[in-house]
Amino acid sequence: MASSLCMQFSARLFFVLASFVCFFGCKNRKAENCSTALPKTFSPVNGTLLSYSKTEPDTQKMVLVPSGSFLMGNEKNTVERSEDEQPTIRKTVPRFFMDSTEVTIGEFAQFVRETNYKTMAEKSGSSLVFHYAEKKDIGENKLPWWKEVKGVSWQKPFAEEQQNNQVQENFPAVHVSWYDAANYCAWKGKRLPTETEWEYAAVKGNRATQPMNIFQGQFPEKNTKADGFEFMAPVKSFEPNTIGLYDLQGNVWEWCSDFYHAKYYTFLSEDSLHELPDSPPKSYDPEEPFAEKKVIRGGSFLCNSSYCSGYRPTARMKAPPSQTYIHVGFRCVVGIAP
Ligand SMILES: [Ca+2]
Repeated sequence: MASSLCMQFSARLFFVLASFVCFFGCKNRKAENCSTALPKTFSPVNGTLLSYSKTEPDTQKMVLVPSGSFLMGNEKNTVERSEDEQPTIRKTVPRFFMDSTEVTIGEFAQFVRETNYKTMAEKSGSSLVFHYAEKKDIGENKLPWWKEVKGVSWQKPFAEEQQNNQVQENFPAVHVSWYDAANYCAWKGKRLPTETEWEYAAVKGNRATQPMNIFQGQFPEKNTKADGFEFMAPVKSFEPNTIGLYDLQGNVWEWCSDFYHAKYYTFLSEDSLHELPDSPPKSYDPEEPFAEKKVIRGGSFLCNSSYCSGYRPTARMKAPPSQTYIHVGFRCVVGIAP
């Protein structure tokens, strides 16, 4: 018991220190690399991938993304870029169906009703919620804008003091781990998109001025809500991209199936014999080299152009697959046999 409490305390202490270090470390790096300074993992619950009886996926509300070839990553002369988006690599993508929206609370509720599924946030009893923070309040031994809150989950995404925010069924489901997301998709007969599929769909459908739900104002102090939304927006609140995908950019980050590997584009570009698989077989995050990370894409309602431009189609971000947040959700895809 004493050892367990000690481990829990150590994990929490690590989380606080890691958040602190990330905030101050990020201030000195390029803004577009910082995202929202995701804290390091501390989840005490291990994830499990479940198998479900095979279901024919319903593709009614999905977009058929046609096959094609594209340059994945960001050219070196682009103003907004980070090192892990380079060099660009040519990828050929077979056609696939992609959910037109992020998976909503209403859709996730059906999964839970029919399977009695418990998410990792519900099992661990807590998840991470954004709170406004003033710069003067951020300092040694003080938490920044992320707070671990007991009792929050996909059903109750906000902390007690934020309960004036009405939860709607058509909000994207958040506080779901990579495992929860992958299990939902498997239950639907679908799967999470690969990082390549996600970027291909975002690049293919990209508008020069795509309306989206982001953080406007001075992060993390003041959100002007100029786009009409302070936190999550109901799906389809904004115009879709040119191929009919809603909120692919902004609103909530979206889990991808791939491990995050900061150097994988480099490895692929040097792989003249084409021996490497399209997706990395393991993760590598130089900021946390011993932690396993999965890719998240698309940015969120916390992304701000002055601080984080994670909503760009090529921007990459990563998170531990067991960790849950108020600004990370997902959508599913269905591959099509050639
Ligand atoms: Ca907003």
